[in-house]
Amino acid sequence: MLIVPVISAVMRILILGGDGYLGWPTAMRFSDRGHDVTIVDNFARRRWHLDQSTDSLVPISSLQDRLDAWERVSGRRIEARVGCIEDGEFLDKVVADFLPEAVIHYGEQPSAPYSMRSRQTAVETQQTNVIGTLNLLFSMREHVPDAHLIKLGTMGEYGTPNIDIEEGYIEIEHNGRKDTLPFPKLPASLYHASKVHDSTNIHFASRVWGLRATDLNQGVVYGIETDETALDPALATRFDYDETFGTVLNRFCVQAVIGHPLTVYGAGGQTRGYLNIRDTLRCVELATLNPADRGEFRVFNQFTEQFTVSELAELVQRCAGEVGYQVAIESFPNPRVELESHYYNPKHQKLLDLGLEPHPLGEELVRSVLSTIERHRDRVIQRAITPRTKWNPGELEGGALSAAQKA
Ligand code: NAD
Ligand code: USQ
Repeated sequence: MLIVPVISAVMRILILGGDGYLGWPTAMRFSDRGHDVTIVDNFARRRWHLDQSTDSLVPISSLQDRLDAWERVSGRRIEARVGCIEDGEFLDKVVADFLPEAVIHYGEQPSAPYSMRSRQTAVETQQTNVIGTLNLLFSMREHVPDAHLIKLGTMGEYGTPNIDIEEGYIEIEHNGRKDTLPFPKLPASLYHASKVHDSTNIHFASRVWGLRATDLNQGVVYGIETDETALDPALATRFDYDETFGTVLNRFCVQAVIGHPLTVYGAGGQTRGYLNIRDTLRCVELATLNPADRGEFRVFNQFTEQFTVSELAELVQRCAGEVGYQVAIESFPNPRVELESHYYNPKHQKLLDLGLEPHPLGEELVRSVLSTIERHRDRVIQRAITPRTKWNPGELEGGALSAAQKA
């Protein structure tokens, strides 16, 4: 068994899901800083879009073209291996060949609606995510037990409890005894549930096998541009707006440009943590450069600001209005089972303590996203916008939130 030293100035960094919305810009950022980067992807995200006849609004190059363009622009090479993370033999070989000092794991099915569409997509989501991560833990234990796992989790693991949300752990006093335990989870979908299962397995591997890991419980990401994607159109990252893979602010911006009423689900008081894609990259970098200790399972809540859905809709309406779009906001029947008005106060201090300087959401950013969308508005597929995936299609009795949760 090889013990690989951690944190050299230049690190070997393996990025799982490196062809995705966040993974590709992350790969370029580390490569740009001189790190030795290898990415793994199986193109699942591209396939899921093909299956539902949707596509990224911003045209994206094939992985091979991206890698070549990056080499041309930066003079640096990112290596890529195509395969599935849940294929243990494949992953073992990648890890054993490359011997990463850090593994950044983005390579999962990331959509809540996709996970709620059918039994098949729910099973696929949990198989991909939970088994993929479990495989990774075994590969790391076997080949790089000293490497640091940086895993993308999600704020939606916690749900929206009526108490403050801590960063991963909570001190509890029960029947006169005290302990610090994992914060209770109320996942918002079967996708979010897969992240809870991942967290349990990673915590186990840290406690029992002594792996080092950081779970980044990330909020909803918005934005298109990073320093590296802006260098050349061939380096663009994907930008989705469809009901399955588009996140809310990105969707609202596209809707504003094409004259579709902004699709606020239900009352619009749903509050979530949000962050700019630029801050995602910085957070992941900070976690990577400041690794967890052996046996430690750290949890950082990774977002910079919180908003209600209605606040985001009003911001987009205002910014779009300033550049000549008349935008309507409409309350759509909520396809999800979620609280539409609730207490929300998650802590998010640990990444600030490591040096994160957030890019707050402002009108300038929204206007810049609107202007990128304008350039590609002829690519918008209108039918992909209306929400169709219901959390509880049959409206089964007892399937809605409990009275206590609604209160
Ligand atoms: P994405 O779908 O664009 O990226 C994931 C990439 O992983 C894709 O390129 C996909 O092809 C690849 N992949 C999926 N399953 C794979 C497998 N089994 N083997 C190999 N490759 C596989 O998604 P994203 O928005 O970039 O999200 C990246 C990660 O961050 C996900 O884990 C997601 O849950 C998490 N996250 C995203 C957001 C957000 O708002 N985008 C917020 C919080 C957390
Ligand atoms: N929403 C609307 N209208 C829309 C789309 C969404 O009102 O057109 C609402 C949803 O009901 C929800 C909120 O906006 O209350 C956020 O929805 P979203 O689709 O932007 O985000 P979500 O499904 O939570 O998932 C996204 C990413 C996922 C990540 C998660 C972070 O797709 O990968 O894990 O954000 S978090 O929400 O903090 O768990």
